[in-house]
Amino acid sequence: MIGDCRGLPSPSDTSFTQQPCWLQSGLMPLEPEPRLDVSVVIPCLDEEAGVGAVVDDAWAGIEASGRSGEVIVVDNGSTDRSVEVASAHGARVVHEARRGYGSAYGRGLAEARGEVIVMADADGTYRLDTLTAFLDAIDDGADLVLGSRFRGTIHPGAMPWLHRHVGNPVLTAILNAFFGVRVSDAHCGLRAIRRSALLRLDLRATGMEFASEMILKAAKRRLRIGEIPIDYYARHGESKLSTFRDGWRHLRFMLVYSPTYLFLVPGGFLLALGALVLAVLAGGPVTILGRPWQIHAMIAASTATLVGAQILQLGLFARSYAVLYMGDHEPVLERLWQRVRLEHGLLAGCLLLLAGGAMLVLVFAEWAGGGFGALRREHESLLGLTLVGLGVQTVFASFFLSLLGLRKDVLAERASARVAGERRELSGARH
Ligand SMILES: Nc1nc2c(ncn2[C@@H]2O[C@H](COP(=O)(O)OP(=O)(O)O)[C@@H](O)[C@H]2O)c(=O)[nH]1
Ligand SMILES: [Mg+2]
Repeated sequence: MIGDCRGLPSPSDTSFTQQPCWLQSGLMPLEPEPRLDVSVVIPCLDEEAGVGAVVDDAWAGIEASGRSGEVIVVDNGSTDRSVEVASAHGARVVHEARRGYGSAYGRGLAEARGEVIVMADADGTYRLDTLTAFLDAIDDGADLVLGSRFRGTIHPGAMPWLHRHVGNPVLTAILNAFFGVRVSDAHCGLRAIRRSALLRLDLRATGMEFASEMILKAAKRRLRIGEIPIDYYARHGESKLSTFRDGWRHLRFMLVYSPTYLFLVPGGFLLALGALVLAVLAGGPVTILGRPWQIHAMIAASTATLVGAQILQLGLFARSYAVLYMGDHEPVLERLWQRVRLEHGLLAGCLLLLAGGAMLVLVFAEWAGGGFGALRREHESLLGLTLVGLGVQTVFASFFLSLLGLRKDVLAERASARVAGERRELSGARH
């Protein structure tokens, strides 16, 4: 028996748990040694109409594959006869106290004893006669194999128009773009994963975004992802998917895991545009495209510059945090962390402050020289103020980064572990 999360405090309303369920209970996610070839794990919430046939189908699939296996149904609070039906059809039913699709999988995967884990819905939408194909793909070297409904056949009534033509394709395209994968159906519920790969994923999502989490973390860990075209049938019973709420949860999850797109792209764009316009207007109004551009354009540019720099800083904080505290790997940032020191940041901030301050002093001197009369130096003043703002931001951001960097030692440890690993590989190759 592995961990039991029942009796834990109920989770807050967030799509992340601080720790996976098995860590909260202080137990390992999976037994170290698999005892079966395959576990079919089926999350089930009020699916009495479909779950019996799905369990039968799973057993038939296991038998046809000629491997040893088990069928696990994960319930969390079904109010219909799902649990009775699943048990009657020979599934091992396990319970998870926390609500949600991801939470159910957290429990089911922790209970699985198979070398390969196959995941499927309890609603009759997927047929498990494809199980052997999934296992073969794993045998051929894939770590994660996804079913693809879009490369297979979507039967009439199986997928609403909005999901088929907007939700699934758009969210899949975003996942591909953000994480450098090329999958055709990121939300397919029929998949298989190698046990050793699962152990590396550290899955935490509690809701439907669990489906995206598996793929994006597999991509980050450079696991091999395969795809198999499948048939998708109309479901029995009511869908548990809420189109907009779950769509947003997928998007939110992808953004949070992709600081490049969340912070660096918009921040970099605003900063570059703002700085360009500031530079062009620094000396006073200019005429472009036949119209004069004056102080208002420069005010907008100043705001864009400061806001852009702020967003970039947040991105840098987020990436640094992920690298230093969450075990993410990012070679460029890791090298930067080893070369750039607090003093470099302070120096850059002070130079910006000095440049901006010097401009403001010149403007003030001119004003004072004219007996504090009328002054028309808005452009120069705004440029000076913007530089001062950037300088102050840079100084304090540097201090904050050095606070994050208190755990910089992990990078050195990681680097020496890498070197030791490479040496071992080399000596292994020589023998
Ligand atoms: N245990 C459990 N199962 C869930 C939960 N939400 C969804 N499921 C199951 O997960 C599977 C996928 O949900 P479904 O409504 O079919 O979503 P869809 O396939 O994306 O349309 C089904 O077998 C559901 O019964 C949940 O909160 N707890
Ligand atoms: Mg379904």
